Amino acid sequence: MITIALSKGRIFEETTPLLKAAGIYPLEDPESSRKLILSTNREDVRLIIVRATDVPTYVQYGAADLGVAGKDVLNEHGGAGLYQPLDLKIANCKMMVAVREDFDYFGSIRRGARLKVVTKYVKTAREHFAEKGMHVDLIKLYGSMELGPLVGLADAIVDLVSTGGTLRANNLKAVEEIMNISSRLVVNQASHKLKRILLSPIIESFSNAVEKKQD
Ligand code: PRT
Ligand code: MG
Repeated sequence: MITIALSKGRIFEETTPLLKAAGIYPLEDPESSRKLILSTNREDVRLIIVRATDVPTYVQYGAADLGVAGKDVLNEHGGAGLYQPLDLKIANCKMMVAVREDFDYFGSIRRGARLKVVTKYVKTAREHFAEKGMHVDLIKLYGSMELGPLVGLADAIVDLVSTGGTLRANNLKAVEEIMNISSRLVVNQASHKLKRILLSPIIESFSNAVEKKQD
């Protein structure tokens, strides 16, 4: 049996065509079903639906053989026990630093001000500011980071931006790009060896489908 861990929403939607290319069709839609284990057309392949941030954990401990997770999530997790053979080039966005429209970010840096930053991505943010030699106070949030600078919790946020619509709607502006984000295929290291015969064709099909999409 092969177990594939996916999160609902954009990751599931953008992984579906890749699964299709590998001949795997989910028999239920996670958006409408409350089931957490979904069967597929293949008796030896099932999907489990988990929170995006939990995908690496399920795969690390072998509860899932494969998973799809954003680089943002993988950076925070650290990648222990995971083999990452493939950038799937889906769920693309950028990790950015953003501040209120009226906030002088670069002026504050020049003055050596100690900024307060809210983020869900504490490790990535810490590494970014350390690399720049900036001293910041990081405050961990679990969502709606955009609110932080609006209510005086922080001077800046570190968050993902795709269209920029959320920043604009909240009178924030992006001031620094930290990295490009896309989702990766992650494989349990033991499964990769022990279930090679079952996994290789799936990984191969994903790889071909990703390449074909680039053309
Ligand atoms: O929603 P939940 O709390 O369960 O978890 P999650 O937010 O981690 O999951 P999900 O499904 O929203 O995101 C899964 C993955 O998609 C992330 O780990 C990223 O790798 C990737 N991704 C791509 C994004 C975005 N684009 C994105 N725009 N994840 C989140 N966003 C959010 C962003 O945090 C911000 O709040 O969308 C908002 C900004 O979008 P724009 O279009 O307004 O700029
Ligand atoms: Mg979300």
